[in-house]
Amino acid sequence: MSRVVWGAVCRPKQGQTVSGDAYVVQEFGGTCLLASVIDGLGGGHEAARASESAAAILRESPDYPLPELIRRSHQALHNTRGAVIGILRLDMAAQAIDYIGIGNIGIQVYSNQSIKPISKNGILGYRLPTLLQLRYTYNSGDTFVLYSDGISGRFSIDNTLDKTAAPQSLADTILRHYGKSNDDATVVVVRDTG
Ligand SMILES: [Mn+2]
Repeated sequence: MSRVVWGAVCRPKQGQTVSGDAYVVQEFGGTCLLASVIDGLGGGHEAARASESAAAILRESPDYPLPELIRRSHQALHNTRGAVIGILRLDMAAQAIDYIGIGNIGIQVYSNQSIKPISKNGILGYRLPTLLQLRYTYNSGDTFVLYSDGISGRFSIDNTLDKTAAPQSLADTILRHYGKSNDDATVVVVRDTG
């Protein structure tokens, strides 16, 4: 499993000590990895309670089908502010990813293949859309970036960004240049070095 490398950064908005964003990166089953970014609505402790509830469900059962993880999170968040979520699963044996996104979590993939997963509108805890699980095959060395809306999506058209940098370095650079001070901001970078 040493073939997968990842990095993550999560910082609260200016003036807050608690981030309402949360993330999960968890290897499982020998050849799989689950990565997720979750943005609790609003900010501070109440937002963190919502995002952490969903994160706990993912950490507990990373091997569950993605729609099942979404449904369980949706139920668990009924009495919270709600959250938006993106869940990426890498299957390194098949060199394939699956993705489900609810609400505005972004995903950017650096690959020679055209891999452009999308999220559907909705809010965990309040309103689930018809679930859309997208599957793609990828190449060794491809890099996957999940990010909350506290990061400007303009990083995806930044040609000066070194997409081959170590994942933690890439995550830090994206946050430093594209993080919005008025929102919690999270970046998760995963690469299969296969
Ligand atoms: Mn946000």
